[in-house]
Amino acid sequence: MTKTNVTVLGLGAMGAALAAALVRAGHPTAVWNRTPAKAHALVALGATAADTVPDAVTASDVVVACLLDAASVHDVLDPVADLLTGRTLINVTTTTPEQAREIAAWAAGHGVAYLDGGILAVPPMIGLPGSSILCSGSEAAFEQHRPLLDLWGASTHLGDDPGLASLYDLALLAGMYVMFAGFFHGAAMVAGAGVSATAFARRAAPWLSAMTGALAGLAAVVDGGDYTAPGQQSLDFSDLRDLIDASAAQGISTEVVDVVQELIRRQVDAGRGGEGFARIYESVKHPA
Ligand code: FVH
Repeated sequence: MTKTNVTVLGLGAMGAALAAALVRAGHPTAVWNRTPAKAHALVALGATAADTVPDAVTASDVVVACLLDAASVHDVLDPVADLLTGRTLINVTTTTPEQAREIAAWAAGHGVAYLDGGILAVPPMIGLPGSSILCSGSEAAFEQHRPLLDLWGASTHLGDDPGLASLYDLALLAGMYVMFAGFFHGAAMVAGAGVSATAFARRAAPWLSAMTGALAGLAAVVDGGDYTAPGQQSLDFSDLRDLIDASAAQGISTEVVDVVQELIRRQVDAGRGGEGFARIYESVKHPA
């Protein structure tokens, strides 16, 4: 593989992991961080520390930004916009889709090829199976630099709209956070019976894993739009009253499950109680 000069701006937990993967693969890697000490371990690995952002940007044709948020991307890059002209900016900083589109427009205005990235991994997963990199924006930049992206995780280009990677990233995180909240709710329920969260996790993990097998079927119902087709668990059957009462009896918060019960209730109140559970998608799609 051709070795590409790459600059990484931002050496927090994730930026450092991305830079280390580049160095290990033999790419000449320049690194910069607002707090310079964070570059030391990478320099020991073989990276070159840049003293200033202009030095970092001009060291490579490919510049990776892995900063805290959209504001920090502008803080770091606005003063060096002219130096970025003609280079490729891969921005893996988490932003909203609108912020990604705004940064892409800013880059286009300065003649910078722009690829937005969403990293579906935590830093120790970088370069390991299970890590994936969602990209959107310039397809040419994606194709040219795909071997770099694949060093971090399996990469995919979702489309020219630079906001798409962020949209998918945040949508997938929604599933993760709500699942974790459900797990913590269950752990709080059984804690009253003297069960540790660790012991509960041993039962929850295989159960939740098995339930992901239902996603494709639920999705097919949503896409088909027929919540009356046979074989679906009805909304009436899915009533969470027992779950909520048992939680309240334990003296724990019912907030996590109240949300789901409310989504169900809106459909039942609209006369849809006999229809499938997937119909709560309509409660989400059409807010009260
Ligand atoms: N860590 C993770 O698990 C997630 C996985 C999914 C993707 N996220 C996103 O990646 C971005 C960076 O995350 P991180 O884990 O590296 O974050 P931190 O360790 O907090 O490092 C933040 C870096 O940003 C620098 N920084 C912040 N503000 C500024 C600024 N105004 N000017 C210049 N640099 C700034 C900070 O510098 P310093 O504090 O060390 O001086 C760090 O280098 C993020 O979008 C995640 O959502 C990671």
